[in-house]
Amino acid sequence: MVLPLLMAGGPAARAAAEPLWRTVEQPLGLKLLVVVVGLVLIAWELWWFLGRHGGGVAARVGEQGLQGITITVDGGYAPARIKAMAGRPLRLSFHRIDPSGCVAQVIFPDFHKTLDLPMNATTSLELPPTEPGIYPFHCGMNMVRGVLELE
Ligand SMILES: [Cu+2]
Repeated sequence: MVLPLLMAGGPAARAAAEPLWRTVEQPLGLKLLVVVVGLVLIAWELWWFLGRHGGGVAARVGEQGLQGITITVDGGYAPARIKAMAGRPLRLSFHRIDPSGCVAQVIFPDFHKTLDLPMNATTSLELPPTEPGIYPFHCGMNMVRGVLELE
């Protein structure tokens, strides 16, 4: 009979004969390389999301002691760490070039301020003279973050 013979040599029979996967032994050096690259990527990711990116950028002092700095909003805040003097008014100008709705708002929880940031525009927030401290700010979803450092 022809039919049983065809079935015996068909795909089902072959699949039964071969395992679905097999272990390919790799050299120890390659295993170590994969582990090291993985750890480096984890460290980089932690630094990217949680690290302090540099010492921050200081606001410039303009006329009548008003400090000012422009922050570019593009996937994040640049600079994300702003340094300014406490006890003096400060103007933060956010220039948004990122179309993502994620960054359409910036929130300063400590000052109870929420700022809408229109696309391709600069929106300013003026803060009164404030006590020294670390004042975080973030986008509407608390995903993009920055820090205002007054000292
Ligand atoms: Cu967001």
